[in-house]
Amino acid sequence: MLHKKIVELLNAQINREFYSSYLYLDTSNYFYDNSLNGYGNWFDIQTKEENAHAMLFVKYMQNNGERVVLEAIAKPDIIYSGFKHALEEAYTHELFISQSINEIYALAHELKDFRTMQFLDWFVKEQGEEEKNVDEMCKRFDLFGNDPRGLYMLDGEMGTRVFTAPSLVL
Ligand code: OFO
Repeated sequence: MLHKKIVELLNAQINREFYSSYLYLDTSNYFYDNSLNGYGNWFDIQTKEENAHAMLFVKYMQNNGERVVLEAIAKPDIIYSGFKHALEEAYTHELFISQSINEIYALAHELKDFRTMQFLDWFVKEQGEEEKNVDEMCKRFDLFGNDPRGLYMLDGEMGTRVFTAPSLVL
């Protein structure tokens, strides 16, 4: 049985992961609308990943006999002023999600909830990778994205990303 406060935070995290999926679907649409289909693909895959993350939290709650309460998912309402802005917003969002996971981890640590800590270990590492990926996308955009040929090349790279389901086994 999990502590009531941990259940609350895990439940809120489920909503945040679904929101992440929704946000990145909006980002993907933005890039597709601007004919950058590679970036559109990259964020479309991120949408799927975030959905998979939400479902891992759902499964963890269920495995611990806890009822998941699904809340409304907020509307993504960012108006992008340009391609770089869209990437920066993704980076800012990943920092927010990392902090959110760290807060659950900190409480689990305080409550000596080792099971939840162990479950969250994968997410702590995953967030590190996601921050790095989006930060790198911002930096590479600065380097090459302001030249049409460079942007074409970057978009091609983004188009090679394929979805692989998270490797976390519950
Ligand atoms: Fe759910 O991985 Fe980033 O946000």
